[in-house]
Amino acid sequence: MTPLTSAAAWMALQSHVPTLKALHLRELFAADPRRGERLTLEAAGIYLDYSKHRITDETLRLLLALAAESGLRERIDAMFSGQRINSTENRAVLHVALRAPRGADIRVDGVNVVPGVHEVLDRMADFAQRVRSGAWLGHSGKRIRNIVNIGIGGSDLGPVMAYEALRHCSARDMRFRFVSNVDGTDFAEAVHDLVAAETLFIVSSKTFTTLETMTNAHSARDWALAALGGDAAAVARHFVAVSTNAQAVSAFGISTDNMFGFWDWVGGRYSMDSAIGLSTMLAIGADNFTALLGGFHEMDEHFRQAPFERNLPVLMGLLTLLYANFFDAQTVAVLPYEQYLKRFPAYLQQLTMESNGKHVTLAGTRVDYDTSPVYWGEPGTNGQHSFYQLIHQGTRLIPCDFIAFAKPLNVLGRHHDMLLANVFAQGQALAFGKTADEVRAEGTAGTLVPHRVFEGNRPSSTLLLDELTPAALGKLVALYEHCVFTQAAVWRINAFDQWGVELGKVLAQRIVPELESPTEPALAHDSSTNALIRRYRQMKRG
Ligand code: G6Q
Repeated sequence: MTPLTSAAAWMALQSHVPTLKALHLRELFAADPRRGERLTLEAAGIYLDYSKHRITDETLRLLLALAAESGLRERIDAMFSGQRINSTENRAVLHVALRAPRGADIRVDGVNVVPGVHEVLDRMADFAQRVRSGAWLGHSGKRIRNIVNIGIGGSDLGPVMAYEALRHCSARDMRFRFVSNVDGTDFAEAVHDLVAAETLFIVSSKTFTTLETMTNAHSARDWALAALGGDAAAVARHFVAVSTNAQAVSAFGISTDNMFGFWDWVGGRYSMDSAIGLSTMLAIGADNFTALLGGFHEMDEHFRQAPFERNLPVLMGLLTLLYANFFDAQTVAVLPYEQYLKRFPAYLQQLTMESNGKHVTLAGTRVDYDTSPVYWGEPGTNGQHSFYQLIHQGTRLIPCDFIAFAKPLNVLGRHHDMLLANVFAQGQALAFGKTADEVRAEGTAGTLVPHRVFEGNRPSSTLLLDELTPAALGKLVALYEHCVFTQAAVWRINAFDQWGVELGKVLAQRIVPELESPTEPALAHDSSTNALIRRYRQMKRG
């Protein structure tokens, strides 16, 4: 197989990029008065303006050729048809089956997985209805008012993000908390004002062996039993599990009747729409959860069917790749102008970087090009008064994704027009900047001019949606999932494993007994780790 960097489309892009770098967005817009209408795409209820990217029609043609040459179409078909594309773990990758409608047929090893998905969804809906209506009672007969999800990584970031995003349609008479960190503060703060008799814990762990989650789950059981008179039978009314490991769930003391399952073909960071979304369903109700899944599915179908030049995730994925590989951009800023999406950038960090933070190809050879950029961001307008300075006038190129909604969820005077005016203004300022002549024309004195110049030519996408409904959230998440997929296909990497998190976990397990040992342990680490362990042991003795 030809190495990626010698592939025809890659090399064509390489020769094309110097011309591109010499062009300013001001010139591109001047040359085509309709550019702002032409370089847009509307699909699945999302309007994407990609006109403020440093591209010409030729760039787009070459990027699309790169996608085609990379076998993206075949990779998409392989995923949707249940092939084991997660080759290093020998697993199918079928998060798309989690949102397939009843009656769809998606097979893994000849077996249709969709009926099983809906069976779990139905059980979740029944359970959520019982808890929300007060039919499910705690051990002492009290109604459940508090839900605490215990999980980490993929078993936490999706649930937290979705709860925050859809808080506006959540049961306001219930409290939702999320515990992930093994730092005891996380658990202590989550429960400090909760009454155990009214609290239900969801232990969310695909493997049910994760150190942080199991440590927190045991502390939660101790906390609940201490408050509920020590009767172990209370666990059954105050703990449910979301897992693929029935044996470990039973061993913890949770009846498998109160366990909601999923499958090895659901990766952690792709699992917020599986039973891992139980806390989401408890918060927003089964109907809203169904709408969320509907949004995911609409984007899945768009990704599967739309020609690449009209395909939102494909275009966005390729544009990001253009900057990462040909402009040496190190990061991407995701800037939602919607306060409810405050955890969306954090969620995307795992989705993008755990998926595509890889240094070898599917064939195991070291890549000689960059893979995932660093994703980061904060909601606007807050970021404008902080790190946007660097995006506008710093020395690094930072492509931005602006996300905005036409309808506010909390109508408050002129707030929403101000919010939207800001997001449009930022894209405009980044693209067009302010020249020295313009600065001078405003009456700025000579030495100050360079400080007030905005070079512009800084690229951004603007995503405009109608309103942050459950369906809209599903579409947005699926959009980024498939962006990641597109990039991985071009980079020839496996977006679905995460061996990079293993080493630290193993080393930590080795260090725990050395920290806890009553006698001075014989240490055989490097001199830095040995010294840190000794210092910590000394410090904790006081
Ligand atoms: C996600 C990763 C990882 C995982 C957590 C939690 O894709 O695999 O973030 O979700 O390590 O794992 P468990 O759900 O097994 O506890």
